[in-house]
Amino acid sequence: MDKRTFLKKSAVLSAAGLVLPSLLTSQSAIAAQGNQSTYSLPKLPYATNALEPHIDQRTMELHHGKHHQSYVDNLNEELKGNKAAGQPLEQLMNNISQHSRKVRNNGGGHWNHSFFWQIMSPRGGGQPSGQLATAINNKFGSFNKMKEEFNQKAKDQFGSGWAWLSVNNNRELFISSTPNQENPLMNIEGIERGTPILGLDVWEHAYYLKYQNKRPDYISAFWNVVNWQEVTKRYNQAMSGRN
Ligand code: MN3
Repeated sequence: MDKRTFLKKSAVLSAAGLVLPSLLTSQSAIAAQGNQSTYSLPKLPYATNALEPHIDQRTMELHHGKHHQSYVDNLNEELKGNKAAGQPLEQLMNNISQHSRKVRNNGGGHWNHSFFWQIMSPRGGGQPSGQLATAINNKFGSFNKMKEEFNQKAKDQFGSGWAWLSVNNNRELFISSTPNQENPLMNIEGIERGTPILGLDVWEHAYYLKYQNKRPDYISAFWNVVNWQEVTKRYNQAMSGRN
């Protein structure tokens, strides 16, 4: 759907109180694309070799072209004939408890990966500035302390999952991890809910070709490709949402 339709739809949904307004972002690359009733694989915002040497080309090719594609295909298959098919992904995440395990896994997989490609960039790395930098300092003490906590969560996530930096409904930053393809948008028990602004995929498929069992090396390398401009944009949007 185009931007205007999306905004209109968002306004209606928002007025109806169906979704958290802070999650409605017009630039969301995560909205349903193309055909209204199906989801499609978003293009990578850079070449598959652009994140070298931190994330290798072969991993990106498989991760985006095969893994992410499978989540999209399986989600479309599972939602066939369901009125939720093609609805904005944030909305699907907010109501995920109403859906099957397969929708949770594949819908989460689609949202998480669409988000992940956006928050990385070949021109990434460094540190955020402005209000996000201030909020990080206030909450964690320093940028490095925030990184340490995030790294620890990413390392400690047993098996497959994700580490997140999110904004909660009190507009406070928090770090969490989720198993499988779950994320902080989902309305399921045990999830600390909020709007993710940074996330790291710690499934083995995300790093095994280059880093094998050395997940901590992959986690350290990730910081070199974090797209702080995008993360900041998402932070500002989350903060401007009415709660
Ligand atoms: Mn993955």
